[in-house]
Amino acid sequence: MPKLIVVLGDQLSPALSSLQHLQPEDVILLAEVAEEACYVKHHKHKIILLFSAMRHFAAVLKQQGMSVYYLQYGNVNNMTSAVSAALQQHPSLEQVVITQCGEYRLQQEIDQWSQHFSLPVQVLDDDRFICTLSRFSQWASGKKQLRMEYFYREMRRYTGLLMQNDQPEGGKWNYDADNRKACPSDMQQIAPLTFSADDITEQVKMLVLKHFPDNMGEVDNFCYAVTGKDARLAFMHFVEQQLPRFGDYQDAMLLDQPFLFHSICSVYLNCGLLDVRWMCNKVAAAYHSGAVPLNAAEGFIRQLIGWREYVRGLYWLLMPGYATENYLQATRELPAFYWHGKTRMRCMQQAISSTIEHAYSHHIHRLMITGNFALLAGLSVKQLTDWYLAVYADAYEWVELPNTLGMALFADGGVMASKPYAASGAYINRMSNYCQHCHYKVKDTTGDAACPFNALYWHFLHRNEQQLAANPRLALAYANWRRRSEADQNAILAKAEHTLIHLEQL
Ligand code: DLZ
Ligand code: SF4
Repeated sequence: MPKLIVVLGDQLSPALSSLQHLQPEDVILLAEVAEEACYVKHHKHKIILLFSAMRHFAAVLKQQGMSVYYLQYGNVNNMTSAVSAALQQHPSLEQVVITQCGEYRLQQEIDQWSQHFSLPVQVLDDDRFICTLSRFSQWASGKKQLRMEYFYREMRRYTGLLMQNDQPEGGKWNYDADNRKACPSDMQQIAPLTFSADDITEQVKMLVLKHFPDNMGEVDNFCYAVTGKDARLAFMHFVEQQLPRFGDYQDAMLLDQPFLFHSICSVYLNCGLLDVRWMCNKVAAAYHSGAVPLNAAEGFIRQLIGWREYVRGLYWLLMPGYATENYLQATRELPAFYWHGKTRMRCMQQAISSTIEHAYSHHIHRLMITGNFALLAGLSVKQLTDWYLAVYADAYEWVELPNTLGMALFADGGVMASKPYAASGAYINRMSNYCQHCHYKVKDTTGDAACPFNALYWHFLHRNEQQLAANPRLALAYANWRRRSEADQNAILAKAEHTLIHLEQL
């Protein structure tokens, strides 16, 4: 049966399940469509990356002799119309095939296709992930708590990565405790490999400038890889140059060094330009050759086969209800500085300016700076999850939602995290040199110049006492709060209230 194979913008992998068993009469559809480009206000770099990578991917398929139907931006509104146009153009096609997509929203649209087009529609498993969704739900079934660590151990056993027979390399499963060093201030980051734009990317940059002029970011400094070949070069640069220090400094932050030793390869992995098994094998080989220490190799592999697979499994297990969870009833308006980065809080300015410049910030910026601030200030879960989905080049809902709603905002009430990742300025001061370059005083909790994170931290604990006080992992924090005099508590709460009313002025 001749088939229409639909390949989405984050499915740019030659080994994609839908592209196996291709027959000469099959047609492959790729489409730049308004609904995908506009369902949140994506960063310009994210749109350039995807459109340019889609065009490059289509060009390779064509060179290999395949029949490709490519719709450039402006022709159709959504994926359903794109399929309709392709079927009209190729009336001999009798079936639609697609690999399962990464967002519940779009999967629902796809699930209508067979009725809409009166054709069989085959949705294939996305085997670019190591853990199938059915395997994940088997693992999750009957468990009270779905802790990543136990899932990760299963994935280590299953893949054999960093295993010696049935034992973990080095005797421990997890070297997280060796991933939390602060950086000396004079340390220099090793930046990721960058790429200059070819003609295809230049054309896409013009398109984005024309159709998305008000979206975050500038087109001129776009420098991501847009082909699998270049993405692999970028990754090998990471393995050789950055990875040896990635382990120690995974959680560290330094002024004006937005990448430190992070790979940024999630941008490539999540749209399909890199393959997770290939990446893990390269990292394991670098460890076995003695080029990188175990805490770096294990820390990296944990993110990929542990954390990443775990959040995807959770997403599909818990959707659609997960998207509307709001355990702490956080509804405050997102301050405008999330969009323009102009704030006197140095840590927030650094995390947001990296976001604006590169459509990227690393995980500690996301979790402990912009995420932590939103948690403490009770910012709207919906607005913040939409923000993360829009501004990061690696963000699709399957990965973004659990990380933001569950991990950063504790809005799922503890499905993912055993306690909220709430921290005062002291944590940020320990892990960065930002506070030395800040308008605010990190040691102060009240007073005009006090670090806003401090009073907000206590306000957060106080206002959520009902939901959180019984959590044993917060017992010490609550004991510290209760030890303070009533006058102290009132002064701190008043300071926090004032801060919350004047968030825009921070
Ligand atoms: C994010 C995105 C954007 C900006 N544009 C397109 C597009 O025009 N065509 C397309 O096929 N995919 C695009 N994507 C990625 C999709 O939104 C993504 O495939 C789904 O959200 C599922 O993860
Ligand atoms: Fe951030 Fe507070 Fe440190 Fe300023 S003093 S950088 S606001 S933690």
